[in-house]
Amino acid sequence: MASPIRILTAVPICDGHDSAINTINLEFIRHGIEVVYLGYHRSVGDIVRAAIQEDVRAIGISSYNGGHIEFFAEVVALLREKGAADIKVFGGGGGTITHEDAAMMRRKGVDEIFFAGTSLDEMVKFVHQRYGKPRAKRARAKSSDIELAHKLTEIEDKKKIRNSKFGIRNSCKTRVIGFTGPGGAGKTTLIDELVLRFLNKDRQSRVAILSHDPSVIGEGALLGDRATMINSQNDRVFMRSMATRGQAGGLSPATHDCLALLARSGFDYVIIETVGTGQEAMPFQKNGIVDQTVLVMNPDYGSRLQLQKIVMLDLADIVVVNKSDLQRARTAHTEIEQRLEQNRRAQCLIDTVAKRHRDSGVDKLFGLISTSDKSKRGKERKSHEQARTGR
Ligand code: B12
Repeated sequence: MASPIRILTAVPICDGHDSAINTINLEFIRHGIEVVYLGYHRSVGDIVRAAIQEDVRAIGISSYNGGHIEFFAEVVALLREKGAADIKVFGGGGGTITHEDAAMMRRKGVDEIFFAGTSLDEMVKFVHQRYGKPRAKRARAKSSDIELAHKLTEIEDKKKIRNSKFGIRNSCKTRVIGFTGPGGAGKTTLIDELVLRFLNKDRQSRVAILSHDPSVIGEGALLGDRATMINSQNDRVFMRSMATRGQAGGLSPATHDCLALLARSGFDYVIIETVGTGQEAMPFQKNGIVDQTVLVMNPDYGSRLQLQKIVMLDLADIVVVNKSDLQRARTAHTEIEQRLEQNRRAQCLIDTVAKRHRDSGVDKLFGLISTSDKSKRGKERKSHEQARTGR
């Protein structure tokens, strides 16, 4: 079967008119389209960078705040400048975009503008017809981001080099860290805060993020992690969103090979985030695909009995109780600590408030995962253990 069409949607400035983009995203995913949603208040540069890394067929912009003629045209111009003119631009803005505006926007290279009163069906049809055809042979990539993005698409679409050509451990420099945990625990926000620390620690370092969201029935997916990311909108960060495309367990059929490619592409850190997972999930067990695993928990997991059923509590190197400013967090910490003691292996337990900048818990977590030297990491873990247990 052909791979789903991937598009990116974004809102330049959200002035309160946000229901349009939400409606349109939902309609697209229900009709088999994978939508990478970038969220609100996005600059031309952020939109173009994301579209290139995600290797989407087109960018759909919802604009109700005025300035649409210039904004859309700048997106088209920057795509051309970056050598990504094969990514098309379309969108709408209800009654704020006139027919005269739209004609001018088309002249500046915008594919299509939809007006108030257009049916959702019509827009879905347009996307399928205009962006659903197989891609023409692509010219030589103008940048390393474009080249990498194209290769990831090939892997995801063909799936045929699975588990064969690429060994993950080809690069000793790159550290691969896997994040998993239930939906809503704050994995994406936590990763974004860690990325800020990676970027600040070494002004040359580059980070890759491979982020997963579930495909829905009908094969579409809302790939929404970028919408929560602030610090990761940076030229030193390469982020790719993947849909699970029918695979259970938190990752996609192509994850292993995509991860292997990223690990060989010169990044200092590769972070992989699973979909929100359930009790039985152990997404990183196969093929030893990560160096370290982090389980991010929400303090509201229910009763102590629930903890006995979460398999990742046995397997994770680090367990994070995020949202530790919530009332139940102290109890959660104690209960999880007791649960981890049963495992009799060196696991760390850290409390974080990822939504808070400069959170000391996130700093501690960063200390544990950013040390590439194994023995140093062991020492950090030991001192953390000592501080925790007082022994
Ligand atoms: C609902 C609405 C609101 C709601 C928004 C709720 C929300 N959470 O989104 C509320 C009440 C908050 C609101 C507020 C205001 N609104 Co208002 N609002 C609308 C209204 C009636 C519908 C917008 C909407 O979301 N429709 C649903 C979407 C799906 O349909 P649509 O907008 O018609 O868009 C179509 C296409 O353009 C396309 N499309 C849109 N985006 C995209 C993106 C992509 C990728 C694609 C493919 C297609 C696409 O999809 C639709 C297909 O039919 C419009 C009228 C209109 N139609 O534009 C006015 C309208 C946009 N609002 C207007 C105004 C003036 C305001 C206020 C300034 C009013 C005031 N004085 O306070 C405030 C400003 C907001 C703020 N700063 O707080 C004016 C804007 C005039 C202008 N030229 O700028 C409009 C055009 C009404 C009018 N005729 O005067 N508004």
